[in-house]
Amino acid sequence: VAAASTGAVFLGGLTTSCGGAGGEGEGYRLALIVGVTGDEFYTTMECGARAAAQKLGARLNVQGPEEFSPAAQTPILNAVVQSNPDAILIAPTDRTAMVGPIQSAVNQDIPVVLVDTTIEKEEIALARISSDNVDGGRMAGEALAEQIGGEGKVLLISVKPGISTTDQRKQGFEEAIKQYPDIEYLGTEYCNDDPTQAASITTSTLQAHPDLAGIFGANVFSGQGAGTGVRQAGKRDQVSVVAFDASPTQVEDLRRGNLDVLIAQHPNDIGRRGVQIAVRYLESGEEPENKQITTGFTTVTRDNLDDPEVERYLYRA
Ligand code: T6T
Repeated sequence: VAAASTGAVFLGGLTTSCGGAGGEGEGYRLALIVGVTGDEFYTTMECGARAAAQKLGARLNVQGPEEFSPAAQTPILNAVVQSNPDAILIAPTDRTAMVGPIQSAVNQDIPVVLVDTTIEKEEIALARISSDNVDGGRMAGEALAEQIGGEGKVLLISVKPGISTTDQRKQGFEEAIKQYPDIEYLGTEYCNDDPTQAASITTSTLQAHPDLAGIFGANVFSGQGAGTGVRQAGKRDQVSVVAFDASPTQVEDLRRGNLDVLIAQHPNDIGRRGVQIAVRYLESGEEPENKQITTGFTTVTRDNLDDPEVERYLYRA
């Protein structure tokens, strides 16, 4: 079996707190390639994928690069393709740079399901499962506008240009705040998925604009860094921070008042649906009627964060 001869690929895999489900069955061999390791959004997605794989008797191998970049993700995808799995689920780290490597998988007749992020040539995938990121960005813009009473200077901190999800959040956020004539948009700064950079962007923006009113952090590490920067500057009462995602650190920051609103995605559902769609296709040979599956959001605040209906969507470590 290809898996045995390329043990590095199929014996490895990430380990999560959700247990070792979906790895031992005799059924289909699936691979999940996340955007980056050590990001609880993807850890939680992995939990959903493992639970579904276990239920359906599929084997699931999970891989990911140590940084959110196509240069780091491409060799992992290539190695997985070499091991000839029955299907691949992948969160591509760049809209354009990952088209070629994904096309190579498709050319070898390996069905590919895009989870979370997408690529320019998305029609080559069997299906896509993601949040509606434009809408989520709009929700963040509305929430931030509400937090700051519809006026003041706001900054967006994102990861880097070229990522479908965070670019769409930026689009939605900008659409939303445009409706507020008294909000002054300072533009977008990129932190390269590094919370330390996001914190120093926050510090330097506060130096240039001591009257800064709000920040939108567009993912886990952008949000965490914004929270740290605001806390270190002692400006928690002045600066409102809305962030995408709900990692344990973000939730703790919310509790402490470093962050004010979290737009939690439902990564567990993304992983679960991804595995279900792949297995259904492998069993029936029928392509899904609906190629885009959109999962939901939960808005998390200090007031509702212990509500069980909200708590179930907080990300897993
Ligand atoms: O926000 C998620 C994910 O949706 C995005 O594509 C990349 O960043 C995260 O993984 C969170 O860090």
